[in-house]
Amino acid sequence: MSHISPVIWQFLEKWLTTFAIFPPQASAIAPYTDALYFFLILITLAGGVIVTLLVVGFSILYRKDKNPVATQIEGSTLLEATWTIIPLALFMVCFVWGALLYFRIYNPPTNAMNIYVVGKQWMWKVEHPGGQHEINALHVPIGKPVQLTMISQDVFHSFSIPAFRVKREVIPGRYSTVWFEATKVGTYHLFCTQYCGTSHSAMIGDIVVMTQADYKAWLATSVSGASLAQNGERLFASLSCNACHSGDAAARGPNLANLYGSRIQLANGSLTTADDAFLRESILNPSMHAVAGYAPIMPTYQGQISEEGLIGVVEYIKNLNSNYRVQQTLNTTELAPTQQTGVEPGATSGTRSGTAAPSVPGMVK
Ligand code: HEC
Ligand SMILES: [Cu+2]
Repeated sequence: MSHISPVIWQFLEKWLTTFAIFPPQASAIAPYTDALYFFLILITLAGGVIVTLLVVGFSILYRKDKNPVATQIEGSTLLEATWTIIPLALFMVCFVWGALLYFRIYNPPTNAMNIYVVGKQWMWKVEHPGGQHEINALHVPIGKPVQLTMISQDVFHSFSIPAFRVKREVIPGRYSTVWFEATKVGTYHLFCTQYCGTSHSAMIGDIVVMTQADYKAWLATSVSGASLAQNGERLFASLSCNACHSGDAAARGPNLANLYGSRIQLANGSLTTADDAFLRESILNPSMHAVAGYAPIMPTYQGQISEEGLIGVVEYIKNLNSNYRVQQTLNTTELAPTQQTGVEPGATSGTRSGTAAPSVPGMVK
């Protein structure tokens, strides 16, 4: 091994032991992804071995001194059917297996907790609903499905946790999601796997998996300032969204309470579900997502609100189950404080689909 420099050799050794060639299996999906991966390697190896054996075997069996005159073979239906049907069956197994896994990976369970991720040159910013912020780190509890709602503030990035077998593009202008359930306490690598400029290689971080008790303690000690929804509420008021979305019958904009998750009839006749992406798009491109029955008077807020601000407003609307606070914000500017006590909590008009959730003042966190 004299031609390999000791430095490279040391580096290789360190690399092999540190990364153990294969990342640890630390999520619920990891064993399933690996099973498919090893199956693919196995059939590829088997195919390679069969082809090699046939090439070598035929070269020896039918070499020139044994077989000086070539025999012309005019096709064989049986042979052709065999080498068509067997690979087809194998590929169909890979396809169906892969598709089932794909649906599992990209459809988060409904009970997943949501955490927001903003990618930018060159860092990962993580926003927990409770207002905990992290940079190049993500703390998650063990044994709980976690969904990430991700967006880029500039170029394409890709959020990858090899130990969880999870990777998803993080795109400017559109939310993408990924989910996982961590199964092993520990610290794992986070990578950006989409070349995104000079410091792309520095766009890395730690995924810290904690026991549920440790996670609760971490959440409690890491609060810095307001929750996302509180930030959103502040923006909602300062951008005067409540001027049109007051929830009154006479309001110029639709009622936003209990909007999240409901089916929306758009002005162009199509139906859509009010998810995170719809809320974000409705704020930036109101005319493209105009709701049926309303004049398209909502201005665009493109350029007036950052991705992090949008996350706050989206989180606020998601948690808005009555217009009590919206009206209170309005009343604060119109009424003397003594008159406010007359506002009856939950007295909203035009609540969506009759689900007038009994509201508690201050319930919108
Ligand atoms: C000038 C009045 C006006 C203002 C200000 C306004 N909106 Fe709207 N908004 C509307 C109208 C009208 C619609 C329905 C037509 C449409 O979708 O364009 C609407 C639709 C929406 C929808 C979709 C609602 C649904 O039922 O599907 C959301 C979400 C929304 N607005 C959020 C906001 C936010 C957040 C702000 C502040 C940043 C805001 N709006 C400011 C008038 C307004
Ligand atoms: Cu990147």
